[in-house]
Amino acid sequence: MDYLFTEEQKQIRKLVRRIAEEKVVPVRAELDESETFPRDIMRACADTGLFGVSLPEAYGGLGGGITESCLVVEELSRACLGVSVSYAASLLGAYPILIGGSEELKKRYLPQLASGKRLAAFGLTEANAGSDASGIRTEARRDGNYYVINGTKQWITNGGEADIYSVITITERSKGGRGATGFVLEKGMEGFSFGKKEKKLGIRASATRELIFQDCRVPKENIIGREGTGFIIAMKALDRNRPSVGGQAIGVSQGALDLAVAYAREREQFGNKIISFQAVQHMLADMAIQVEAARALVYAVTRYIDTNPKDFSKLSAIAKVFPSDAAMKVTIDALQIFGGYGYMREYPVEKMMRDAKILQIYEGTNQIQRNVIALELIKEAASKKR
Ligand code: COS
Repeated sequence: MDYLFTEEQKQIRKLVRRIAEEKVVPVRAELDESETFPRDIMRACADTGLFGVSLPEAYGGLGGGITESCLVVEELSRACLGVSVSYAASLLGAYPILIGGSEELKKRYLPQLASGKRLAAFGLTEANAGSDASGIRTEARRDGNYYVINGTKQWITNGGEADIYSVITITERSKGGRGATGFVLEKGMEGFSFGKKEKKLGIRASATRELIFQDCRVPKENIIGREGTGFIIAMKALDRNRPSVGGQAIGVSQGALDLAVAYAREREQFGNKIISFQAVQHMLADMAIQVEAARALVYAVTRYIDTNPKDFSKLSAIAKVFPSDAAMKVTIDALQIFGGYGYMREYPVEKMMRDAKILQIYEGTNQIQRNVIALELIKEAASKKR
């Protein structure tokens, strides 16, 4: 099903599929094994304009919406989730600037990010502030024309590899989330360093590091929006990006399903190809149902968001939860169809299963997403009553 994509969107999908097949599939096992950041693949994405697909033309982008970036993410994820998240994390890092930045900040940073010459990252999470995002402790204190930042961000995707960081700090502790403020920081600023590269279960091609700020002085012009708006800007950035986690999920699910079908057509047991067994057919059918339902959901939601509605938190959460839960199930079942071979690292399905797990955790756990959805349901019901 082609989901009535425009010619331009189909061209994007075709281009990314080619990059994925030619540049990602041949190296994905090696990138995973050696935990190597996919710099060359990011360069190929940059050279073909893919970092700009969902950024406005006024800032050097191609003017598309999140439907376009989701297409990129889906196709890259079909080959390797570690690669696709490296791409997607740069967009997430751009969103706070796009959503809340001054015109000057947008002009300074977005064209560099749209060209892919420089990568971005988003710094919100801390050791003691994951789901409870308003509990962050990294502090920014005004000092003349500068803010002085102290604290540590944890598990930051693209940490150390990106050049531009949208970081959420606290400027007024007594106000909690209402005292949070975002800043753009650049790699190389004095007092800004990185922790060691984390060793992960999956998405091992991606880089995950701490961001460490020790009296890091940032010019006041690098503030994103105004003091006190950081939490809401972060929430809006996540709302915008969560369907892209859905896109990652449909990509990895489709990749696993394709491999499972191909394997089941080849593998013989009891004198027959295993695809002739109804038990296997039903597993494949259930996988296909999940993948297609997730895809229909994700692109319905991205199209809606691309019409610039006011509030889409609930839909965005739904477009993250369903596909990511589905991806976990689909990749586990794909491995099951491969049997003992699936458990071996020579075959790509065990990597897909390891990779898929993070989709239920990052950018807001699926439990937190269910809270968001339920709270919206309660609000909607209350407003209908009035
Ligand atoms: N868009 C706009 N505003 C939002 C918002 C959203 N999606 N979500 C919350 N807000 C606003 C609220 O309206 C509230 O505003 P007021 O102070 O004017 O009332 C303010 O932000 C605080 O909201 P709330 O009280 O709901 O905040 P909580 O501290 O209870 O946290 C959750 C809410 C749990 C939803 C939030 O902390 C969250 O999303 N956690 C997950 C974080 C995450 O995704 N981490 C991954 C990091 S990147 S890998």
